[in-house]
Amino acid sequence: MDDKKITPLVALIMGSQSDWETMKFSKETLLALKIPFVSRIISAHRTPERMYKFASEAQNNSFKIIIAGAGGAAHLPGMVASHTNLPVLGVPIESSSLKGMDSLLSIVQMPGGVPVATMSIGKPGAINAAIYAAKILSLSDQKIKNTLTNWLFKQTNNVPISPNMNND
Ligand code: RP5
Repeated sequence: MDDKKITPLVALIMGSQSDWETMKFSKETLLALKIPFVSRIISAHRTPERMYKFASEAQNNSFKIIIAGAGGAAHLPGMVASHTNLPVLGVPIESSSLKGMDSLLSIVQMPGGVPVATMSIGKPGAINAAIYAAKILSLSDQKIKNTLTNWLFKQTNNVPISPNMNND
C-alpha cells in the first residue's frame, strides 16, 4: 500500500538502502494491517537537508507516525524527532560490526525532552514498530483497530500447543 493515491498515515524511513533488509518487515506488517504508508531513504548524515525538510513537513503531509530505522551511529530517529511533534518509533538495525548494540544505544539513549520509542534490534523491532503504529492509530480509527484485533487473534491461534518433533 505504498501508494500516493491513498493518504499515507505512516512514514517508513531508513538511513540507507542497506536497511531495507530489516525495514521490509515493517512494510510487510503495515501491509498486513492495511495501514497506508510511504517509504523513503533519508540519512541524517548523508542527506541532512532531506532529513530536515522531511521532518519539519511531516505533520503537514498527513503523516501520523514515523517509523525510522537506522544502524551504527543511528542518529536518524532522534534527529527527526527533534524536528516534529509526531511520534517517532526507532528501529535499531543489526549492524555487522557490533550486532546492533551501537544502533540500539544510539537510538534509545535520547536526552530528556526528545523522546523516541525504541524497538528491539533487527527484524522483531521492525515488525513491532508496525504493530505499535497500528496500536496508536487504533485509538482513533475503528477500522485499524478491528484489523489489528483480528491480526493479533490469528497470531495467538497460530501458536501450536505442542512442538513439532518430526525432524528429530
Ligand atoms: C546508517 O549507516 C544507515 O542507517 C545504515 O544502517 C548504516 C550503514 O549504511 P550503508 O553504509 O550500508 O549505506 O546511516
